[in-house]
Amino acid sequence: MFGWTGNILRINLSNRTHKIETFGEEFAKKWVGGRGFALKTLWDELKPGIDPLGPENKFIVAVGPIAGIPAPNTGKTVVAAKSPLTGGYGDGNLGTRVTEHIRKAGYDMIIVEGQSDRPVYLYIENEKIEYLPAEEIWGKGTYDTHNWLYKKYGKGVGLLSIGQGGENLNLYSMVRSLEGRAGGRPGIGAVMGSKKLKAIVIKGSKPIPVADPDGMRKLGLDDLRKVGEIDKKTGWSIQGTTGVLAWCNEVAALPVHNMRKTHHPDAWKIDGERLNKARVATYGCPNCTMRCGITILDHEGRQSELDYENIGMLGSNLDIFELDQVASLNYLCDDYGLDTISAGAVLAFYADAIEQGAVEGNFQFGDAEMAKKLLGLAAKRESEVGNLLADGTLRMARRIGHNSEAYAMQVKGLEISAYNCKFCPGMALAFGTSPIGAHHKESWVITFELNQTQRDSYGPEKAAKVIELQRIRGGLFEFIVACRFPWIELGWPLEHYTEYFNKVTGLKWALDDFWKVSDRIYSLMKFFWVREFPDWDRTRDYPPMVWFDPKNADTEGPIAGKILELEKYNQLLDHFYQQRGWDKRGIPTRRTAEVLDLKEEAAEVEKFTKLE
Ligand code: PTT
Ligand code: SF4
Repeated sequence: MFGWTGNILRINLSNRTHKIETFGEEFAKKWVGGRGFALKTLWDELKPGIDPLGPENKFIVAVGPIAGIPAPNTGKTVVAAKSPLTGGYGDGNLGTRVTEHIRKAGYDMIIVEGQSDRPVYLYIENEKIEYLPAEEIWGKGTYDTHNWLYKKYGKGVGLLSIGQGGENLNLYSMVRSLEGRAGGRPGIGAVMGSKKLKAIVIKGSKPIPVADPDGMRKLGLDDLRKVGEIDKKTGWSIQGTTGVLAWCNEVAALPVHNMRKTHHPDAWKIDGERLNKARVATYGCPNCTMRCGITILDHEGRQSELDYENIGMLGSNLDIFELDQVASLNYLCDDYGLDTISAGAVLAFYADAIEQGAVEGNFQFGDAEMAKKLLGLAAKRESEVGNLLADGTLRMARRIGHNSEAYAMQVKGLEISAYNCKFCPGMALAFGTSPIGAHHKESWVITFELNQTQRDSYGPEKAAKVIELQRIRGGLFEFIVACRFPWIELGWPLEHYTEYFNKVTGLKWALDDFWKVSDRIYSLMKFFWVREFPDWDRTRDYPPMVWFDPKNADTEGPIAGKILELEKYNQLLDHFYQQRGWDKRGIPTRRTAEVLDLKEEAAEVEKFTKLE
């Protein structure tokens, strides 16, 4: 078998044992890698209803067949577990040197199970696995942790770690790597923390099995150069993702004031142009020639790398329009290992709830200094407020009451990323049906919706586009495992990825083969949720009710008086379900499961609910 090492490293932290398991071509072809491998493993191995922060949950690191190969933007790795934030399947995707090292060490996936009784970090060098004491770095932020480990092992190793957020089981804590790289929004950092696993260091030295090594090397290096040239011509990485901010403000889709507002006159102060002018460094993931990590100095003079989501959620959504202060909040999230999107949503929800009189507290929109203090409390779960904020907006709303759930900006428990959809039905559907909770990574349909269709249409074309993008973004790029930016930002054709895949594996796949794997993964992700929540119905695919509330419509600007309509949103959901082959509850039918080779999985779900 080429393309895959065929090996899985399984580590048990309870008794400090490990073994190397193998998988064959059937598993490889059916699930390909990354999200596919992680999902199938969690589905097969987790009993439904287990505590995500208990020893039975598994922390998974998985890559795909082109991961780590010198070719455009192949430096990404998937981290996954049952999510403590949502209770469903959870994962994330981050740029890291782990991608290359895990493959060179001889593995496609690492499964960490059990729970250590004291802080530990793992050192993996090919077949050598060491369980090392982490007391010296436990309690430290990710910057100090990385420096400590780099000093010991050198800067070239692969490294994943958590900060105080993960250690203290903050439910939106992430896994960190490299400068400014973070992944695993649905609390995957807390799963590491629950296992008392502070970090994984990995170093590999074996060749990655490639069917046509010379052909792949030539093609990959050529394409890396070409992508770099296109980027220079288009100038995309001058502003990187942050170019989106000015556009969102213009089209009234910017998160402002806990997403109650959609634009702000001061938005220009934190936009991509200002950011680029303040740039002091640029970072990127391995194997990338369009590096987008724009780094500036924060209010305290520290380097902080900002993307659009970070600025939207920690800036405009909190009414904070001082770039250096936004950078400070971002720095703290990176250091504590908290997700910037959820952290921004949590703080905005807290300020909103105080403003509505639903809860008493000492925090207002625009107060950057207090926001910094609250982040520290939430990361360390210090005080009653810290504990409240550490649990994410849905649990906060349930504790606060007073109908505050209506404006807790989340779906399935995961906070909505930085697109305000009070009048973007297609993007609202993308958040509603995102299989890990609200995340734009699955289907960024907003530009299609606003540029190529009527914004107020709820027609089948929007559902079709959401599915098309889910297949590519949440499917292909998450199981082959590569950064999607060459495709989405520079128009790098998808056919290149079949070419890389075929050169690496020796197979002869076309894009349609990828789409079948994507659809299989999406249906199994839905089955995962249904097995956890057998009373599943379509309301779990709804965005927050405030987006349907006419009282929440803008009073001025491009979408004044406009708001989503629930009845029409239900029609859009019907289109989506019908095109996916799911029933009216949003559950894959028996027939769909059969077509996607999920018969066994369907039989398992039938133990919990009847399929149509
Ligand atoms: C991703 C989510 C995003 S998506 C952003 S900014 W973005 C936020 N980044 C955070 C951060 O940084 N620090 C932090 N403490 N929390 C953060 N939370 C937020 O996390 C990321 C890039 C970006 S920048 C995006 S869109 C693309 N995402 C990809 C993806 O998901 N899959 C894929 N195959 N390719 C992608 N390419 C792009 O990668 P999550 P990264 Mg992150 C500081 O993982 O859990 O999905 O959350 O990965 O290496 O940092 O690169 O405007
Ligand atoms: Fe990483 Fe940005 Fe390059 Fe993608 S484009 S690989 S996110 S640096």
